[in-house]
Amino acid sequence: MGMNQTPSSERVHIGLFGRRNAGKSSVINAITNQDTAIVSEVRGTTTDPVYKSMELLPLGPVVLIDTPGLDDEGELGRLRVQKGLDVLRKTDIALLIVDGSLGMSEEDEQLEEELKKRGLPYLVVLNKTDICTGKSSTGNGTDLAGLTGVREDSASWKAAHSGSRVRVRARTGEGITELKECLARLVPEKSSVKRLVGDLLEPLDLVMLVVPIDKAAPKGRLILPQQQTIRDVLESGAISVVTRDTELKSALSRLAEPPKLVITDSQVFEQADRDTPENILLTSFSILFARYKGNLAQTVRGAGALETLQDGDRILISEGCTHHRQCNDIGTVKLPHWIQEYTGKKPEFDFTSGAGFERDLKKYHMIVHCGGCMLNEQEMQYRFGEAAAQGVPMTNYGILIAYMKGILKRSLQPFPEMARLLKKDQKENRT
Ligand SMILES: Nc1nc2c(ncn2[C@@H]2O[C@H](COP(=O)(O)OP(=O)(O)OP(=O)(O)O)[C@@H](O)[C@H]2O)c(=O)[nH]1
Ligand SMILES: [Mg+2]
Repeated sequence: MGMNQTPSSERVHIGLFGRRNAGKSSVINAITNQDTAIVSEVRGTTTDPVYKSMELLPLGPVVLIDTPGLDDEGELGRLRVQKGLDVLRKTDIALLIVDGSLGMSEEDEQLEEELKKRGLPYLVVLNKTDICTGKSSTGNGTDLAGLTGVREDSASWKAAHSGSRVRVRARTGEGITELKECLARLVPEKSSVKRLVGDLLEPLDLVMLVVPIDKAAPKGRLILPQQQTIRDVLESGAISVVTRDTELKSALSRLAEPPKLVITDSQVFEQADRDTPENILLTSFSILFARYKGNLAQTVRGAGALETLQDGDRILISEGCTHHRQCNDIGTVKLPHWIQEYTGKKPEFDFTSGAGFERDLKKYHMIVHCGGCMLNEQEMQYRFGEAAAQGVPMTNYGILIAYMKGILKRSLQPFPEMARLLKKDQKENRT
């Protein structure tokens, strides 16, 4: 991903699912108007999820995800099906592609049930209408044909029209424009209104960002959380001043007035805390991201699990990306060291990175996740949801560091709702 593209985690994720040969890859090609995915009459052509980023008008930046057929067989086939279903975790809107000449199969119906259960908006795309014999109308969803011109974008409209049937011929492109319009109107709007930091700022507010440039920092660029934060500060009409940790103190003293907020990389939290006068609000990129991805409360509570850690307990340290060394260094070296130092215990550490996330979490005393800037909100919600469902405390790098260094309370001050929550927790713990 280049700096001139919307990060993948910010794009609406559209997953295409269905049986082998239903025409999933053909629909992707018709939507993108390119040979993005291989199409053939051989069943099981697509064997791994394929991601295609694009600007999809009138929707904006999206990622389309092609998946292997839901009815794949054999040992390898079952693995492929599972990989396809894993894509559901990050899907914002699903397209269930059905061969219209065959109608809904058992697998299609099961998937439709699953989509309803998850409350995911979806469309059933009846493909190959050129060879349909008239019985193609399947299932009990409403037909969206004829509705495409209607402008009504309320949440209840979306709920009522999720599951609608759309007829297309992927091979000739017929119906694809209508499909795009329907898609655009079913997409949840939440991602466009949520802000990383902009909601805390007024125009012309000063914000100081602390970015260490050490050996671990990637060459020639800033990392994604830093880029996105600067972008959001600018969007509010506020002013961002970026400094290294080594210059923070001087930078603060050279400003004519104190900044409203200092946002630091968690690795230099302690120093930023020391160098930032108490009357200035201080937080970290990872705290902003936990709030942005909707799991700040769980993350803050999760950090407390350190207090009950015993020798030999297992801790899972998990990060969403595989590529910048900065994460690796902090995840595999610094965090384990700090945890042992803080608790005086000798736990066992497991490390994972990238798209994979352990299914059986019960064996862990706690999970420490990175900020997840490379993962979309749906995927982060899934991971935090799984931990909660399995009763395992989960926190993130930055919040755990703040907790161990005694800075957590201060770094939550910019968010009044969190300060209230901490107070309530303390009260409950006392009683
Ligand atoms: N008649 C007709 N055939 C189509 C249409 N769309 C796709 N096909 C054909 O259906 C076959 C399967 O298409 P794919 O797009 O590869 O199907 P898929 O769902 O991706 O299949 P797998 O990757 O094997 O799971 C190909 O031979 C396509 O040419 C259509 O609208 N009409
Ligand atoms: Mg395919």
